[in-house]
Amino acid sequence: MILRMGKQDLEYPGPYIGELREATDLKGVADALQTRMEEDGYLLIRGLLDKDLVLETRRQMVEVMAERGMLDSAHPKMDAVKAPEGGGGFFGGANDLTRCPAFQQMVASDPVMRFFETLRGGPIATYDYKWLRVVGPGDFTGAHYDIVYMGRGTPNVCTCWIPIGDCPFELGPLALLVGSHRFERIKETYGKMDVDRDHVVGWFTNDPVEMVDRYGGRWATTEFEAGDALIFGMYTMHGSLTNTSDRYRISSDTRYQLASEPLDERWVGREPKGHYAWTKGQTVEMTEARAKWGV
Ligand SMILES: O=C(O)CCC(=O)C(=O)O
Repeated sequence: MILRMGKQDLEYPGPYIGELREATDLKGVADALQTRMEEDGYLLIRGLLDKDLVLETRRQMVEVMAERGMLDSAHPKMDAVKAPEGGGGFFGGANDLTRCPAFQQMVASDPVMRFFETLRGGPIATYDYKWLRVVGPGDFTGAHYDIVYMGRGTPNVCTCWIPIGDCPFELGPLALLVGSHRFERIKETYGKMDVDRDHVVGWFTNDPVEMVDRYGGRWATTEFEAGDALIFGMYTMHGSLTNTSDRYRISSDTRYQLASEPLDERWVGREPKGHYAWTKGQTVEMTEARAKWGV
């Protein structure tokens, strides 16, 4: 089978991309989860969330999307088929999609909070700011570390990527570069960047093949079902497959950490300030930054 990632077609499974390893059976076992996280840089937990709540979130969101004219009314709303004049986008922060009650309930629901309490070994805080993506046909996310966007508090933050609905390959699910949490040279250079301070674009590359040829590792992805979650740390390189369908991929990525550790102030409070300088004014291209870092 061929999977599209960025502008590349990759044989799956093949030398550049394979299947994510499941950690579902480790749920509830702190040591085992921590060891696996150190080993793999991620945890794939099937059925972590209440499936009905995820689907209710989707139901509420597609209503909003229909009102916004994003959906093709010839198809059931739940299919989220893009209207000819519609388009996807990034819907992070407070808006009519992230305000959906089921969404707010889902990202702070017991199974999620308990999971992170077990993983981190104490009471958990989640950023008030929530990242929500409605990824349109043809779109994808380039490879990056999350630390460059949220590195001002503890580095021990986890991202929880949640597809809001089933997410087969053609919708463009998340893909991780297994082994990238040990790319020390990239962590010391790119990984020290702060997009608001340094005015550099955030994605390290759009080319998954270049990453593997130059640094090793292997991309991994899977087909997700509503209720599944993919958890990873701030130094796990990730991006997404390309959405090759005529539908939107709706997903959220939310953050969790020990409440006792410092929080990145951009993402907390009633009205989090978010990225206040990134992409404003002159921005350094990643190719230029990489040449300077020698990576
Ligand atoms: O969903 C995507 O396409 C990107 C998500 C992401 O970058 C993240 O989870 O940090």
